Parts: sequence; C-alpha cells; structure tokens
Amino acid sequence: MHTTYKRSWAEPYKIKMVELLKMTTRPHRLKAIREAGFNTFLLRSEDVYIDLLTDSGTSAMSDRQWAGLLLGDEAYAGSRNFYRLEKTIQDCYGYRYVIPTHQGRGAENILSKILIKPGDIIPGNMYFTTTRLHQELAGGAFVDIIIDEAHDPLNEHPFKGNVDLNKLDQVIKTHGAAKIPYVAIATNVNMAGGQPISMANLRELRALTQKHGIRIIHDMTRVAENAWFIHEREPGYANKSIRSIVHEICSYTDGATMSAKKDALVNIGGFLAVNDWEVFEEARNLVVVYEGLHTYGGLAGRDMEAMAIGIEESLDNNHIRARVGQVEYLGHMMENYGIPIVKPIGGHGIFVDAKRFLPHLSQDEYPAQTLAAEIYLDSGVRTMERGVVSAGRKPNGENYYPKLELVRFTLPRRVYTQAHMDVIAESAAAVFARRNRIKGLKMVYEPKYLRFFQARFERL
Ligand code: PM9
Repeated sequence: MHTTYKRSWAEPYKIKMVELLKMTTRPHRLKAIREAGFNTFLLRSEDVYIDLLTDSGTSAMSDRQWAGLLLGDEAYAGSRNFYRLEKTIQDCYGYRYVIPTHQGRGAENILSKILIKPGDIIPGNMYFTTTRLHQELAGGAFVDIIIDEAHDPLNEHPFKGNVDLNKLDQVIKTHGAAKIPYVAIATNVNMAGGQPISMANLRELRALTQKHGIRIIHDMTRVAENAWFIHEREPGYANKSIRSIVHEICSYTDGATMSAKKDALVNIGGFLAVNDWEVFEEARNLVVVYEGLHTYGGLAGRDMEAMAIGIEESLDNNHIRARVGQVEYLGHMMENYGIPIVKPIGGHGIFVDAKRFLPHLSQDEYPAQTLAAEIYLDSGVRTMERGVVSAGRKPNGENYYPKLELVRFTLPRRVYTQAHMDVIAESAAAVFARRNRIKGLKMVYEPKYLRFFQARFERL
C-alpha cells in the first residue's frame, strides 16, 4: 500500500548571524505612535518589534552577497562590478542596455523624462505611487487598465494583475496611439495585493501593442514572485524554471525599471534596462544629471556586486517557493482568525481589507491608516497603509479615492521565522476582536508629494 506523506517547504538557508529585537510596552508604543503623528513611516525603527512596513531594502543578504561587498571596485568609472551586473541583467532578463540607478524611482524619473511628453497618456495595470508621480511630473496622465477583478478584494481570479485588453483598446481609440508612449506593466502588482499577470495575457497585450506601435515598459520590481505564480497556476509552466519564466516575461516587453531592493535581495539599488539604442543613449546622458556616471548610477561598486549576486539568488525555485510560502502561511493564519484579507494571497505580503475590518469608518476617517496604528499599538508590529492616504491627490487637487483600502503586512525576504508569523497573526486577531471600539483619524499635516510618507494625523 502506498501512503502519500505531506512534504512541507522550509527555509532554504540556515541562520549564521542574528540581530536582536526590542520588545516594548504599550505605554511606550502609545507615546511613540503619538509622536509619529499616527503614521508608521514616522516611527523610529528602534521602537518597532517586527517590521512589516515594507519588503523594500529590508531583506537579509546571503553570505555570498556580503562577501561580494568586499569585492567592490570603487573606481569612479568603469567599475568591474558594473560589468558583472550588466552581464547578469542581460543573461537573466534579456534586456540589452543597462543603466544602474540608486533605486527604482531613479529609473522611473529618467524613463519618464525621456518617453513622456505633456498631454501623453500612460495606461497601466494599476498605479504605483512613485511611478505615477513621475509620469505626472513629466506631464503625462496615468489610466488604469487592470481587470475589474483586481479592485475587488474578495475576487479569487488567479491573475488579478491582468490587463483588460478592451479597456486598453478603448484608451487607444479615444486618445490615439501617438499619445501613448508606452503601456506600463507591473509584474506582481503591488497595490492590488501582490497579484500576478499571466503569460497568456502578456502575449495578447504584446500582440495588441505591436499592432499600434506602442512600447511596453515593465516594472519588474517583483518579477520572480510573479513567475512563481505562473509556475503554480498557468498551464504549461509547472516544469519550467523560475529563471526561464522570468526571461520569457521580459521578452514581451521593451524595457524595464527595477527597484532591486525587493526581489533582487539588496538593501539599496535599482536600474533601467532597455532594448532600444536611442532610449539608452538619452538615458545614459540623463543619468549623469540625476544619479551619477552611467557605470555606477548612484551606487557604490560593492552595491552593484551584491545586486548581481542577489539577482541570481532570486531566481532559484527553492528560494521563491519558501518566500511566497511564508506569505501564504501568514495569510492562512489570518483567515483562520476570520480577518478579512485580499484574496488570493499575494506574493510579498498580506493585505488586510480595512473597509471590512473597520466598516464603521468612512474613507475620510482613514480606516487603513487607523488600523496600521492600532496594530502597532497592540504589539509593536509595524505595517503600512495602502489606501486613500497612499493614493494622494490628482494634479487638480482632488483626492483619489481608491476602491482598495488596505493595510499591508509586508514580509522582508529571509528575515523572519514562522514563529514571528504566529505572533503577527495573533496581534491582528487581538485588534480584530476589539474592532468596534476603534475610532478613526483626521489628517493634520499633508505634504505635497507622496503624502503617505510624512503626513501626520490625530485621533478623532
Ligand atoms: N515600493 C514598497 O514599500 C517602497 C516605497 S513605498 C512607495 O512597496 C514598485 C512596484 C514598487 C516600488 C517601491 C517602486 C519604487 C517602484 N515600483 O522605492 O524607489 O513597489 O526603490 O522603488 C516600496 P524605490
């Protein structure tokens, strides 16, 4: 008789050095969150117990990456590490020309300045804060063409990052292809809850845009996580490597911006990669204005070495399985407590639906901002608002009111253990149990750009 035993994943690494965490008391946290204007971005990290603010620049580097730091060639021009990074990007992602930048938004700034003219329209599969701001600062306007399912936290569509091709067709008909410098495609759409785009959808998108001579620019910040979902969910990909799936995704696009602080497992870094020589030439010219010479783009040689090694490690099947597996583990625990989360569970964190968690608060009382502050107060776990505060204002000054009002429990890569996941879920459950007694917030200070970073609030 054959018995099939369960085979769990486990972290594909062991721990060689630890960083001690600080436990705090509730009175300490109350003082800290008040001083921070109820904005988790304004907390001091030493007042945080488990930090789920972001997966950006917070991952643990491997021993090989740390060793790579010692191989930094800190020449001003032509650093050996740049050539290694360039070759790694060409080999792993297939893009022809590479410009390093200090982080993702450095690449967004340069690309937007080159491709967008005032009055242009940039359709994309949901906005991202910094990306849309750079598009707007260059005189363009973002138009959302993601499928409707992406705006519904309960919808279990396996590829909520997909583009609605009819919506794109309509945008092209309304504005004309000449007004559309590119379609902006993010892999594993952050603001939708870490949701993937399918290869089939990308292929169809490629066919449609080619017909109109429109480029596709790829925000590949979390491309490996997207590849994992294709591997798991899309017919024909179960036996393919993450590396080959990532390469295929990139092959349907004309260029990419990357915040290497996420998938690529480094604490700082990014790049712009393109296939078009003219765009590259202009980017190589602009990078010296905003970032640094084109062979370092605001990075030290050692940072580029660590990034090249991180890119290779990020494409390992066992790594990505455990990474997404940990997110799923946390999500399932939260579901067991009845906490409303975005489904399906995404790649880089659990997105709690603040509208359903705190249904008695209107969006003008900032339910997600409130919930993030309450979670911190309960346990010292720091999360991030991804709702009306993050969405900011339109160029005409009106508020954007996004359908999704979420709190993101973002998991840094290779940093926390399964026991931490238990503690996090228990804290969310404790706040959920007393949700009816939670009051909202009012904004008392609002910066002009990307207000979620520095806005301040008071309790109502
Ligand atoms: N994302 C995040 O926490 C860090 C800053 S919050 C605005 O999710 C995408 C999809 C991102 C992203 C940053 C950037 C910008 C571009 N695209 O932060 O400049 O998730 O490296 O990248 C953050 P940089």
